[in-house]
This record gives sequence, C-alpha cells and structure tokens, in this order.
Amino acid sequence: MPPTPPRTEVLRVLNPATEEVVAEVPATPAEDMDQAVARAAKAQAGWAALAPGDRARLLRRFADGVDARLDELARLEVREAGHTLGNARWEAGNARDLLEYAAGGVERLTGRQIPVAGGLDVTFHEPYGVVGVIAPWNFPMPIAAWGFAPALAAGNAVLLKPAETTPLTALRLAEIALEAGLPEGLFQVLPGHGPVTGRALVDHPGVRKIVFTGSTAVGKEIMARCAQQVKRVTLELGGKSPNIVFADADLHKAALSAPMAFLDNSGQDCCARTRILVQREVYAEFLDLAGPAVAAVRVGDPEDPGTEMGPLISAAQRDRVRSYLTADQPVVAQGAAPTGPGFWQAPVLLAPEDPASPAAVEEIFGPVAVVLPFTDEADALRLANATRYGLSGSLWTRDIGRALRMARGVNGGNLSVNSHSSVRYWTPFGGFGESGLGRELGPDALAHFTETKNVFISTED
Ligand code: TXE
Repeated sequence: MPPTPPRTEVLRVLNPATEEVVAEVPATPAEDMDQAVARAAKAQAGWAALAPGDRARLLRRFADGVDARLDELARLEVREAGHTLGNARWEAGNARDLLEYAAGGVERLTGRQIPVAGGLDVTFHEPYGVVGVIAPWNFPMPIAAWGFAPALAAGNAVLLKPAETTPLTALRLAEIALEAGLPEGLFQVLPGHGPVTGRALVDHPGVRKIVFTGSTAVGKEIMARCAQQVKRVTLELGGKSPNIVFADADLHKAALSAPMAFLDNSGQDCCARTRILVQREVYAEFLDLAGPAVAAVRVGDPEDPGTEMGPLISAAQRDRVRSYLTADQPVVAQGAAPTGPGFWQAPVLLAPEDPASPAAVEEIFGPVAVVLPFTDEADALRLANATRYGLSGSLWTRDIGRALRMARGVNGGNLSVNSHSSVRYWTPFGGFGESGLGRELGPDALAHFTETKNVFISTED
C-alpha cells in the first residue's frame, strides 16, 4: 500500500467567488472508518427488514425535507461551489427528485419466477449492506444523490464521502435525513481527504460496493483496490464529448446553443460538449454565430440572477485549465471574467490545427472548448471517437437517418440529437471506454445496488 500523504485535519471551505472562508470542517481520520461501518451495518439490518412501503415513506419524507429547504441548500451550494443560483436550485431539486424517484421504486424492486422442472425458482434482490459513495465537487448534491438515493431505497446503508472542497451540502442533507426519521447511522457523511478517508472507505471489507464519480486516474486506482476484494464498483469518470454539427442542421440553434453546452457550470461538467465538430461548408458561418455568443456570456457574481457563469472551484483547477491555454493555440473567441479575488477564468474557444493536441483530446474541466472542421459523416465519426473517453455527445442534423447512424456510431453512453440534454434521473447514465463503468439513474438504478440471488425450491416428495 503506498504511503498515506500528510493531510490537514480540517477542511477549509472557500467561497470560489470571493476566496472567503465559508466554514472549517473536521476531516474524518482513516481510523474512524471501522466505527462508521459498524454503525451503518447495524442500522442497515433494521432498514432492510422494514416493509417496502415504510422504507418508501421515510424516503419521501427525506425528499420533502429537501424540498422544504431547497433555497437554503441552493445558497449553500453557491457559497461552497460557486455555482449560479439558478443551477444550484436545479441541483437541490435534482436531489429531491432522485429521492422521490427512488422511493417510487422500493415496492417495484421485484424478483422473477422462472420456470423449472420439479420445483419453483425465484430470484431476490438482496441489498449489499453498506455502500460507499465518493462524490466530486462539480455537482455535489445531485451526484451524491445519484448514489445514496437508490442505494438507500434498495435497502442499503450509505457512507458518503464528499469532495474536500464541497462537504457542506452533504452534511446538511444528512441532517435532513435524520429529521425525516431515517435511522441513526444509516446515512452518514464522512468529509475528508480522498487519499485518506476515501481510501479507507474503498479498502474497508465491510463496504461491499463503491460508487465513485471523479477523475479517470483516481477511478482506475479505486477499481484496482476494489479488485482486491472483488468489491462491486460503479465509476463515472471524465469526458471530452463531441458536439457534431452537420451542414443540414438548424445552424442558428446549433451555434447559439454551443457556448452554454460547454460553459454551463463553468465547464466543470463531465458531459460538457468541449469538442465542437462542424462540417466544413458551414464552419465559417457557425463561427460567425457562435463566436460572439461565447464572448457575450455573462461571467460574474453567482448570486446575481443575470449571471450565466460563475468561477471555477479552486485556484488549482484554474491553474490546471490555464495550462491548456498555451500561446500557440489559435483563439477564435474569448469572453471576459472578473478580476480580483475569486477563481475566475474567461470563456475561450480554440481552433487547434492538430486534432490530437492536448486541448482537443484531454478533459480540461473549465470554460474551454475546441472547434474543428470535418468533411463528411465518416470524418465526423473518426474525429468524434478519437479520444479515450465516451460519455456524452450531441448531433445536429435534420436527417433522421444520419442522426441514427451517427448516434449508433459515436462511442458514448448519453447522446442527444438536436439537443444537449444528457441527464434525466429516470433514464440511464454512464460512459463508454475510460468515461466509466456501469450505469446510474434510470429504471434499473435500485437493482444496481443489489445482488441477484436465485433460490430453487424442490417440490419433489
Ligand atoms: O478529482 P478526484 P479532482 C476530473 C476533472 C478534474 C479532475 C481532477 O477533469 O479536472 O478530475 O479533479 C476523492 N481514494 N473530474 O482532483 O481527485 C476526492 O476526495 C478514494 C471529473 O477533484 O478524482 C473526491 O471526493 N477517493 C468529474 C473525489 O474522489 C479519492 C468530477 C473526486 O476527486 C482518492 C470531478 C483516493 N485515492 C473531477 N483521491 C466527473 N466525472 O464529473 C481522491 N478521491
């Protein structure tokens, strides 16, 4: 096991728009994991034994508690993550919706009866027991909820480790769960450092499944560590999603929606459409429309209702983004951002000559996209699939045959035609290739938190 790096005992939460300290939260030491898992296991036994309707009722109460505090949660998210207030309200609403959706699935998590000779064969969905959810900072509430809501609904206990920079909404959600009547210990939030608290959660033998959203590098490490115990793992990792615009598309719509398709959440979105591929015949016209739209995006105070884009999460993230903005990259459009305190970065659209340059193939996770021309469908597909990722993608065309051919050809788990929509809590979400493993959300969300057990009952005398 590699040595554990030294870490501070307190997580200092900064407001990314002002750099002011919002809170200081104790980091969970690795030694606390045994106790947390034991408490969770104890609570889980009673939780799994509840009548499904009773479990569903408690989860609905949890959802109601979130709903009643939507504005408070959204404002907390603005302060710890720098999200615009509109986005943060959507995020709190998404956590509520997930809880309601998962509650609706409790009574529908049914097994099957399979025909056999000489008896009866039935399947059961057995909860894992204790599940670990490791959440990122880019959508702290929704992504945590994608794990904890279906996991709880399926009869598990959950230990949630939020990201170092964004523990506050998670802690508040745990309080709301207790107020709603969820048993003590069933849903615990363990703020802490990834390589300490996160690793202890991954390595603990009492935790039978890990759901991780974050970087591909850490995802690979977690998968390797889970393999030591054949621990179940779901990974939602990075993306470098294409936005493919054909000459026959509604060009206005495609070009004017392209900026926010990569700038929403300051580009810190695994589904961000950061590789804009445009058919050569309309390339110049597309840039004439999209370029000014990029420059016009209002970047500033996240609490101002007119703001479209806030700051980046941290100075480290800003520096990482800037490392891609090298002098040799042709800039075709650039916006403006505040100066002074806060982790600001203006929107940038690059037109690299080399489609394999780092900016064109690596996840930047900031307000930066590249635009590249293509000749025909085959060329578009070749460019679209020229990354190790495969999370999302958009296709703009009026030709339904082409839309379907392309949708089947692009390596990506979540594609949209004449739209940039990727995430709906009732449809499956996940990646191809190095974008992840397994699926979240959708009709099978609860089943992903269970083992299928088959039981044969003989009717022979
Ligand atoms: O991610 P990390 P970071 C991508 C994005 C971003 C980059 C780096 O490209 O620029 O990753 O972000 C926990 N064992 N995405 O450094 O480190 C960590 O504490 C167990 C894409 O913040 O992967 C946090 O809770 N856990 C993305 C979570 O993992 C560990 C969302 C994510 O942190 C750990 C975020 C370890 N050894 C970043 N090390 C998406 N898919 O949406 C860290 N963690």
